[in-house]
Amino acid sequence: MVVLTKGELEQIALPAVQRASPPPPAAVPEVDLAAGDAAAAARAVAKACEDHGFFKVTGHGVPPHLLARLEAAAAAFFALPQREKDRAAGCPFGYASKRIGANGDLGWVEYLLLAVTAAGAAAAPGSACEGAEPSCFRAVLDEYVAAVRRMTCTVLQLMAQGLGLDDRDVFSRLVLDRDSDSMLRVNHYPPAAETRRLTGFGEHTDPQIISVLRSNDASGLEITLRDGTWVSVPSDTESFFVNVGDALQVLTNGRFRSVRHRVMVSSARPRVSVIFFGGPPPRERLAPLPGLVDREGGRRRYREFTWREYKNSAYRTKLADNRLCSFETMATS
Ligand code: GA4
Repeated sequence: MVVLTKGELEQIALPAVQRASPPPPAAVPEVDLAAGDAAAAARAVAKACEDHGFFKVTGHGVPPHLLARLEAAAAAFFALPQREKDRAAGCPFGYASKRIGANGDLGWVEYLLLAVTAAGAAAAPGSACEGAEPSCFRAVLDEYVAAVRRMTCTVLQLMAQGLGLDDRDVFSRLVLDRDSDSMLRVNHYPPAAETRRLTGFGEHTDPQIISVLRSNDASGLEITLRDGTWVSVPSDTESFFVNVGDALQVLTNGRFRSVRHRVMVSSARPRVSVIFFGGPPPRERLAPLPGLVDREGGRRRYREFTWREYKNSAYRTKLADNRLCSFETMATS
């Protein structure tokens, strides 16, 4: 079990000036995948990615009974005695409490981080987590990964269509690749005994191409708008929330916005969220897509790099850092 010193707990609690109440609710754009008009859905997806880097998906086809089983299995895992959860501990993959990443970030959260393979959710081979969680949890995670990856690829195809790209699979191919560096994160934000707002997961952008989040009915997720103001995202157990990640911001030459977000804990109820991070294979060379660079008069905003190179640099940063600035270019080639 992780025991925090007083100073460390103060890092999780927000300074007095920000303690008051959550920011105003966001008007989250919504896209219904079952509406039957793919062209309209593609336009709505592209607009939401440009304006916010964030939207809600309904009509997604992931069965409600699978979501209910996932939520129950996650709640059962986090209700295990601490010493059993600690058997699944590992870094970066496995169980952890309050410590996020390896660079000193803290949050009012415990979580399981799992690598995703072509077959489903798996701890990194050889990690302490392998096999530590109950087998019924493993089975539901695998089923969930298959369903959410399918839906993610539909969304990625709509993004390509909405951008007017001839190759509709240009993004989904990266997530479907057998070497795709995708992950699944199951977060549990325990209720805060304190009256003040605690930082559950500090502000950051996601490194990958796309993140697809589902949560129980406890709120806490907040995003920034283009002008930097924070808004809160009302929870919706029947929908998925989609984030544009840093890699997609690069591929779209900055047209899609990697959204800065955080989770604050003030609720009397625990929040459980499950996030699928769709990432490219480590060898993949990422650079703004030529078709999109041409439309900006040839201005290429990012230099080419491999996903491995980006990840190596990202995992050395603090959560709140801007991880893309070292890949930006001022050149107009
Ligand atoms: C943010 C998005 C995902 O949760 C994550 C996080 C990762 C971790 O928890 O180990 C990182 C963070 C995330 C970005 C910067 C580094 C790495 C913690 C951290 C301080 C799994 C990911 O891929 O990047």
